[in-house]
Amino acid sequence: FTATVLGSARIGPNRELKKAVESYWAGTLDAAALESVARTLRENTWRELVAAGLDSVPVNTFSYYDHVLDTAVMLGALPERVQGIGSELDRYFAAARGNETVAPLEMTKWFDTNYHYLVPEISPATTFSLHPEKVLAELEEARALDVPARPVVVGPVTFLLLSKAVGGSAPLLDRLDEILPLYAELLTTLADAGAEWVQIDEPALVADRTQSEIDCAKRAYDFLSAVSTRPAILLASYFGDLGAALPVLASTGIEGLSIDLTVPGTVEHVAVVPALASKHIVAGVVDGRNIWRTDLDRALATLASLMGSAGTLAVSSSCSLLHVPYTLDGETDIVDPLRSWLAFGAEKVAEVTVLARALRDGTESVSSELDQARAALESRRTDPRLHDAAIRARLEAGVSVDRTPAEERRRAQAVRLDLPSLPTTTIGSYPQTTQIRLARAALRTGQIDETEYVSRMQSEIADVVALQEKIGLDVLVHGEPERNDMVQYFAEQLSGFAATSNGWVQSYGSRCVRPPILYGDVSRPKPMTVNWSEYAQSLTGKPVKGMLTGPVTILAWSFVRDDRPLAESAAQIALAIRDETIDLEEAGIRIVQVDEPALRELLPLRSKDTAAYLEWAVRSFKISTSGVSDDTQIHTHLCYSEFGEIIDAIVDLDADVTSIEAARSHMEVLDDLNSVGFDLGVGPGVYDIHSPRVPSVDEITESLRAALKAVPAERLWVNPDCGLKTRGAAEVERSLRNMVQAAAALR
Ligand code: THG
Ligand code: ZN
Repeated sequence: FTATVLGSARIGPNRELKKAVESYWAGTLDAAALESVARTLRENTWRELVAAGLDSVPVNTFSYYDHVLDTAVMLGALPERVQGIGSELDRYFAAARGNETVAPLEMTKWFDTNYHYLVPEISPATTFSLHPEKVLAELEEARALDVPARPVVVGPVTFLLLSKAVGGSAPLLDRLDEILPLYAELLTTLADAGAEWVQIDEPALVADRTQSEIDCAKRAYDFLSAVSTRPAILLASYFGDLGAALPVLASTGIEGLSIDLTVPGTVEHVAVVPALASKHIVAGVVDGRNIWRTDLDRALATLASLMGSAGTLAVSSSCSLLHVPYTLDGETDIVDPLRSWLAFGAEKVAEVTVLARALRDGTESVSSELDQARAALESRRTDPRLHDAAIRARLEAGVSVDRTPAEERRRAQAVRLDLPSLPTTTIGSYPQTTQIRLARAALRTGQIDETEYVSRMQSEIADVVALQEKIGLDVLVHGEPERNDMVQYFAEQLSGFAATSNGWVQSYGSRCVRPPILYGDVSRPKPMTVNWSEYAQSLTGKPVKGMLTGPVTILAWSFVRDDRPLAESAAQIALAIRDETIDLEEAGIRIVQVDEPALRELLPLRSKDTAAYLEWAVRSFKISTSGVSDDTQIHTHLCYSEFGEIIDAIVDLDADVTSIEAARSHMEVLDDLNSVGFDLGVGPGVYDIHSPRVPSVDEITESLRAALKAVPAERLWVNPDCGLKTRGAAEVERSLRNMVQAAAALR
């Protein structure tokens, strides 16, 4: 019985890597200094894992930006357009971020986590070649420190399934035979360098896969396990159940398989695959992507039930610890009992080693650890904050989510709002100036008091309202100066959520988020946004939109409860948002926008689960938005994703107006919406806010003309494709002026 984890975080316990990489980009740190920061972080990570008692330590889980991009580099599959760029490191960062002349790779979600990877582009011209330098160097570095190192690479099937075919549409798995020999060569190289095990990650196999895809996986692992000189192969699955792929993989010559045992049903599946009895099973009993302390008794029971079905057994996290913060140490604001319910990265590693010791030396050898875990669990089970009778009763009594038919609402709203055709608006946020950030920091450190803070924010709001009037926009916003991150902002004000002070998790590249922790039943002690919106509305006769974040997005960007269904938390948050919309309406706000940019993000990996998800997701939106009268207009905003799979759900949201990221997908989303009979207001983003470029009047006009081919003028809104928070003030003003001018000309 050994102990391991499938991977570790790499951004640094105090985001050292983020700071070093960003300094390198800014030209204030050279490559050697960056490399030295990276090496120190790796060393510290390994030393801690060894000291904690792991028997096998994953290496090559470090990355300067992204491990999928690292895999593309390893396979010689960077796009042609970056090939000419100077140093290897600069070529790598150019692929990741682009530069003045070169567009970056696309970025997308890593399965259903909040991590985003870069999508490798593979064209008919791509000729793969092996570049094992990074993994070899990290292996050697670790072995020099006497670390029992297990190199980790993304597997061939997952690599191809996650890549994008460009310049030709043949399925990428057709290219499997081109990369398998490279993986074979890699295995031999790693064995020669002293690796006893290699971990090959194939998370793509836990999603719905066709028979021919599963056949490809079989072919890959038959081939790789037949390599004569190689380390033992640990095929890593995580984020779900392998399903039909499990017996297939077990029938190959691989030595080990990791199983995500936090997913219901996986234990039972292992038991019915006889071939596993000769394999090393890495049992993912400690949830690697959530922050809850493990129920050690239950984990031990799971491990015990596996004993008859596995050859040997290792205790592990269910996935890489990339997805959780480093440690609870230093989280002084999180106090018991909540603190005792939690386990971040370091605490999860400790749990893994305790479980392995319990199996090896008997539970008596870890009785105090088991007792502590039981006490924590018991205090969590009985904490009143997890069971708010009033909220439960309100939901049980049923909430009507019916609104009057859209057409009637439209007529009522037209009277109350009196907007021109092709109304112009923005998504919600305006540039977050240094002044705003300084004021927030000053409030936090006590340099200024609440009254001073409010007056500074009001002055920002007044500026943004004046700017919008000057530009001539029709529907105004207050600009959200008071919000750091839209989810953090609401989580800080809702009961049932806790915030961390240093709980950073890598989101993509050097960017991190600090997800709030949803631990209890959710309620709204008092209005959250009304004062700001009311103040903005007092400055203008034009309608000011109230700005809220929807329940699905709040959940998607938080660590969520594991003791209650997500749907229930969604409904509770929805009630809080519903009360807020009603308060906004009472304060004279005529339009309320409830953003759901993450609607697509929580879509389950398996299609059998999607209908149930979409049903509660849509219902929670409707709970949020159906409490207002007909003449209060509900908007929503969607972005960050391909909308194809959720297009019916967008119709079902029944929002009066939907603004949607479309600048980069060339308005295709409008055709998609038409194809499912969407007939409500829509504002396809007319320009891309992700770039500092100011779009010309002609360009925006062109965009709008394209939209008018798909949508009648009565339903079309004019807006940028996302919030303006990350843009500069000067470019925002020029862009919006051009947008308003384009709309006016078309009218
Ligand atoms: N908020 C939250 N989660 C998110 C997003 C968000 N997940 C998905 C998507 N948006 C990820 N995108 C980003 C974009 C920017 C940053 C992080 C994730 C970012 N972070 C700052 C950084 O790393 O420097 C830190 C921000 C802070 O100080 O809070 O810029 O919008 N919750
Ligand atoms: Zn957006």
